[in-house]
Amino acid sequence: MRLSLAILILIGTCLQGQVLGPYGSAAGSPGSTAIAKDSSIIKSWATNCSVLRGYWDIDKPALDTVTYGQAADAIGPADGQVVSLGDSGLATFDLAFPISDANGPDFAIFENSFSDVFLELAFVEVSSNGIDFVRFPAHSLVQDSAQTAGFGATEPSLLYNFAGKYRGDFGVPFDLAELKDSSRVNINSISHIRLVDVIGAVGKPYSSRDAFGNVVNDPYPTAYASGGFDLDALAFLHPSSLAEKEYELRQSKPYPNPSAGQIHWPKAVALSVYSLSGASLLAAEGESINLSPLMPGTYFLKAEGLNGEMKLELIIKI
Ligand SMILES: [Ca+2]
Ligand SMILES: [Ca+2]
Repeated sequence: MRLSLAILILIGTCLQGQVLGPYGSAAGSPGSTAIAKDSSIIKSWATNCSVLRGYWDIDKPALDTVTYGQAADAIGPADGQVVSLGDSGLATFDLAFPISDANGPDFAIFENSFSDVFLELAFVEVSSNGIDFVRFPAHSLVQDSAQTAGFGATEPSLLYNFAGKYRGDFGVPFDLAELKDSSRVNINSISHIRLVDVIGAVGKPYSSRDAFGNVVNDPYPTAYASGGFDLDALAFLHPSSLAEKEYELRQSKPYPNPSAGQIHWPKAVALSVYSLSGASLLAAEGESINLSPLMPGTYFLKAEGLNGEMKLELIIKI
């Protein structure tokens, strides 16, 4: 009896074909890093997204690109409405204001998988200028000898830093601190977040590879209008006040400039005026400073904010 039970359990394990890995396990199980869409850790949601669609099947470009959903489906709270990326498709969030690294994970990505093991994956990248993107170091321990079929199963604990490793309504967290050593991105001023669909095909020239060079095996082919990663939402996990304040300061402009009297710089905490050679001439708290003690000429005006500073050329006319 015991032996039969053991055999049944073994058969069950083999049928499932999944060995547990070292990374976060399925949502709701011990050791999971999944973030529920109604968790209090979520502070806000993305407000815009643009999508560059990928193919139904990258091996058959004549089938054209996927069409399911629209970019607006990735905006706002996770709701199960998605935009499909297709093989190698891209989705880019141009953030309303930059985010910075804070304690623990900083944002989370939601896909719409209907189960813990039907996992369509995407790489996640961030940028401080919208041009140079740095990818979170992803790791896949999924075997790459047998292609995961279109609706095949993948064990989430074998995956790290892939969007889509948890079922719908549960986000995958990402921590900017993991990119602190990158010279191509400032983790305290992230302006863009981008997803790149994993092409799950194994043994192909266009196979996707993780940060260690492993081929990433995910369901392939998914040759239908909703193929590839299905993006539901992007959640921010920290209050954005400091980054928002710096952004507001950078977006504001001093006025009037040129000026001979008061000059105002909205959102500034303090203002100071320097000569072109760097000598400090005037300083004042707040958003305004009186320039009347200065002779006509060209100076520098520096504004300090709650989370940064800016410097501009200032012209004083008679
Ligand atoms: Ca962080
Ligand atoms: Ca959505």
